[in-house]
Amino acid sequence: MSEPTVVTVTGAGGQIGYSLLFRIASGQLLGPDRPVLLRLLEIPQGLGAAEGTALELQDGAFPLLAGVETTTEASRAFEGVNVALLVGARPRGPGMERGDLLAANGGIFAPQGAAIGAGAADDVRVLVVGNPANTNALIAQSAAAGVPAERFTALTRLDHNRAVAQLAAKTGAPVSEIDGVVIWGNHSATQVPDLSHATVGGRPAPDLVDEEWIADEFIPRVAKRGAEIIAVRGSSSAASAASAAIDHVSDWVNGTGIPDRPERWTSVALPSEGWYGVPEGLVSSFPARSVDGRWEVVEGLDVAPEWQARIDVSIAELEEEREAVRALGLL
Ligand code: NAX
Repeated sequence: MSEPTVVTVTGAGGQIGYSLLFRIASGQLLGPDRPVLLRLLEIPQGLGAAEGTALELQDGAFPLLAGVETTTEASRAFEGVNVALLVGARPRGPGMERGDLLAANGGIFAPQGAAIGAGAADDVRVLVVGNPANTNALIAQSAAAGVPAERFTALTRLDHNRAVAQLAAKTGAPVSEIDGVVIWGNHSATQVPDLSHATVGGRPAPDLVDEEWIADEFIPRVAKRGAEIIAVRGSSSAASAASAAIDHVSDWVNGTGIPDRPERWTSVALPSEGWYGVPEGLVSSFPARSVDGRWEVVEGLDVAPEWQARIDVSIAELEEEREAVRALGLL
């Protein structure tokens, strides 16, 4: 067997961590021939939960699991890391303003980015799940000296999967027949789930659903699905978020093309190189394919004015977040 791939999960004692770790250990992140060494990073209050999970991982007797280490030290957690899943973040507390939230998360993601810059393997790939995910990714990327910006991504795959599932439910088609959905912008309520390029069994989605459904049901339902899950389940999305994180990294490592759909794309938040007029450096969601282990943004899609107007709102929000973070000295 090959050398184990080092996979670090932060916030490993939390609820997403609990779903994520067992799927990584079973080989669903990287594939059935890739052993993994797991590093679990927690803060002291979460360490017991992470250690308990490590015991359960041992009890899983996973053939691909080369070991599990728990730590509260970022430098240890990211030493030689190949895949970093940054899940742990500071949630918004009562009365907390956005500036307070960004400052608190800056205190987490800047040191973690610096530790990745200092110790990660040359091929490191980073996925930020902890919210506000796009701007946390920007903070970590800015602090990670020497790591190419494109290695820092944020999770909008859950939004993408939610959009695919809603379109499948509406049209009665299996999810496997849906292609071409895009999530643009921020992973927040301003995100834009766009089905103007989507197809269902090869037929254009806009021919199958009406505009009112798109504007009044599809977009708000996807964008506010997190709140719906909290209202029904009593706590925030966990297993679906973990599943989306697995999809994101698995596609990144193994490619998005599948035999009967080589051109298939997904949605990924990554530092803009100016695509679709999004200011350079903003971590925004785009349609992207993974080819030879790298994300390639799908360029040249026609964006109709009504969709562009929605996207502009989300990009303006990302710019405000970047300004706020700059003002805090985090960039
Ligand atoms: P939990 O509160 O269950 O777990 C978070 C864990 O992170 C805790 O165990 C905590 O001790 C740990 N932690 C906090 N600060 C840390 C630090 N500096 N270093 C290491 N660990 C630290 O939250 P959970 O439900 O697991 O959600 C985690 C994050 O994912 C939240 O920020 C949440 O908002 C975000 N989400 C992002 C989604 C996305 O699509 N991008 C969807 C799901 C989820 O809402």
